[in-house]
Amino acid sequence: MQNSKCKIQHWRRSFVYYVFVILWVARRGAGCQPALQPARRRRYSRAWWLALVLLAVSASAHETIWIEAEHLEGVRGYCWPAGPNPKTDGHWGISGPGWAAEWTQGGESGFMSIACGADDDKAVAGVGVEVPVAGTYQVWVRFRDNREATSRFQVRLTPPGGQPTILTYGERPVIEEDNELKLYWDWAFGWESHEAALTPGQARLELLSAFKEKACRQVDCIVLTTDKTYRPLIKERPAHPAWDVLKAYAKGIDPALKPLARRVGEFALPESWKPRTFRDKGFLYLWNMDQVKWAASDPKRVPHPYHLRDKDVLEAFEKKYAAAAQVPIFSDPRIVPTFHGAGPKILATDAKDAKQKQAAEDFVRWLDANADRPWAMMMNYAPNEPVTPAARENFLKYRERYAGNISGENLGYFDFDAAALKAATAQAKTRRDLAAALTTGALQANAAKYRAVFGQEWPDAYREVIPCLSCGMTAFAPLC
Ligand SMILES: [Ca+2]
Repeated sequence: MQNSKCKIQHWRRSFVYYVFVILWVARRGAGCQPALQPARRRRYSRAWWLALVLLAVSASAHETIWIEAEHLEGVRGYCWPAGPNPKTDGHWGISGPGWAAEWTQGGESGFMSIACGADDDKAVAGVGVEVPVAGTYQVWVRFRDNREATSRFQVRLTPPGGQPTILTYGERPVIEEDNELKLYWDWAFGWESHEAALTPGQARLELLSAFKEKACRQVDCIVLTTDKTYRPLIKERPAHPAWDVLKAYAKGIDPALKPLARRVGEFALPESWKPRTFRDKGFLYLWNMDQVKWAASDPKRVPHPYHLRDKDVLEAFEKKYAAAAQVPIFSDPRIVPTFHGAGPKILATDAKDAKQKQAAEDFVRWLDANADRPWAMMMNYAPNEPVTPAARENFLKYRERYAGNISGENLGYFDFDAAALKAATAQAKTRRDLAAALTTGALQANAAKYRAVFGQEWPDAYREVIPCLSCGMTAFAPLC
């Protein structure tokens, strides 16, 4: 059981065995005649060459055990430190996949991690491991290093009937407290290592929260290695003999070897695989906007679509680039002004609110004056607010320049009819059956959303939805 959950790499003994077998087979094939025939001599020579490569690789190999924390036994429920109530009661919970803090730090190894509540000092999860050789192992852990707080937990390694080795982590920062990402998220993934002298055979590895802390503990992976030169920064793995063999191929491959792939030599991509761009305009930046001052009539305005958030930076920017023809980044015509909403509220030139009406008039004037510029929306979590008659008419007028409405992490921010979906999938036997049922339900729900927004049936309602899936990619990409 534990072997299926741990990536245990035994190389040294296996390689010596393979080398012996290769030489024995080659020698048998070559026969024992003093004068080998040319073909047999070449085969024997190749066997020696391969044996030498494997011996060289074997000589530099180390033993490594890589364990994903989320594979430990005893992990129960869910604990997401960035969530509203990250509590546990004597157990570790699944955390992840984190989509912002974790991804900006290289993501989680194996896509997941585990965490426990700040005041949970009794969480335990573990797994059996087979220690391949006796030696001093560096026990590395990738974990959440909370800013200006300790992040303590322990790793306990126990041989059958033997005394445990207990290693404590997170007593001091492993990432400097003014690290940009640590300042931004209030924590950063870091690696810490301690040594453990281990004997060959079975051992129990356990992860213990062990302490009450101010913030959650979060652990991504645990690595035991005899490689003392290994120093991970993100998710790098210790040196691996298989990579050495592949790197050797980069210097040349025996042309007599036959490729493993049956289809070779044809790598031209079909036409359907070529990325398409909006109106064949090439790359565009869909850039969030929370105002349209740049489209107003003030001659001292910055006359390009821009968006800055910090008040002092915004004021300095608007002062420096007032009426400027060239502005860093924002005078690039590939920038597409993108507004938040389910519908084109930004085009409501008949809005009752005077400010909204003025903004719409300014933006429509900008669209008329910049006939080659596209525009866009972003619908994340936006309510299905009905648009006004003028917004609907303007939308149809400028629809050909509408790059679309981004739906971040979602197929379109609509709710499925749960009962209808349950009935539609009740007889599904395959993924294709499920996809067919989900597609029908998604299109109907999306059409209902657009009916609510535009106040009438909206043919091809899915035409401008831009599903931006990441963690839902595996499940929903085929439906887009
Ligand atoms: Ca992990």
